[in-house]
Amino acid sequence: MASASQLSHLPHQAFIGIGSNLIAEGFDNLHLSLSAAVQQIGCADVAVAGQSSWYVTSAVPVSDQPDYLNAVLDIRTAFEAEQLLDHLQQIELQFGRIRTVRNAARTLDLDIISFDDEVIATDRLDVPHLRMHERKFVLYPLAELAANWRDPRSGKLADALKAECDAVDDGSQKCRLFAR
Ligand code: PH2
Ligand code: MG
Ligand code: MG
Repeated sequence: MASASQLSHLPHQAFIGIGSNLIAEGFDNLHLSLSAAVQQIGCADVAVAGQSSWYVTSAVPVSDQPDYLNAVLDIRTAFEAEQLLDHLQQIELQFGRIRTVRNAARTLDLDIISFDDEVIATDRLDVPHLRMHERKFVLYPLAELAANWRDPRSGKLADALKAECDAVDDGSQKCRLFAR
């Protein structure tokens, strides 16, 4: 994890959702391949400042896909949001991600959950992530890492979004701490 002096030249803060439900080639399990992916995210322009626990989560929407392993990372970066997206997509490719249909099983998914307190809507990006409010696999690790993060669209705290998501859950979204 990066030290304070390493972070001072990295002016932006972002939360990144990381997840997978297919083991990448060359790895024995999801935890090992995802841990390697976290290492790859760090570079001259990106430092990983914090990481939530890993969570075992059922695929959303409900399907017969294998469970995911998910976490959220707190990063500092010199990149603007679309440069950060380029960086993350390059790492997805390194881990063998093949884009087929939406929500298909994947070896690595890296999503920009938030970028500073910006609201971004471009052809390539919607930030904060548009469906995060209905996804335990985002809100549980985010609330663990940053309970007081405030969604710039709704003005709500991560903790409140998590409580609202729990309140409407019909029990279909499993989200439990991963025991190593
Ligand atoms: N990512 C998706 C679709 N569904 N479900 C879980 N549990 N975790 C994910 O990371 C995930 C998903 C599309 O990005
Ligand atoms: Mg995703
Ligand atoms: Mg994605």
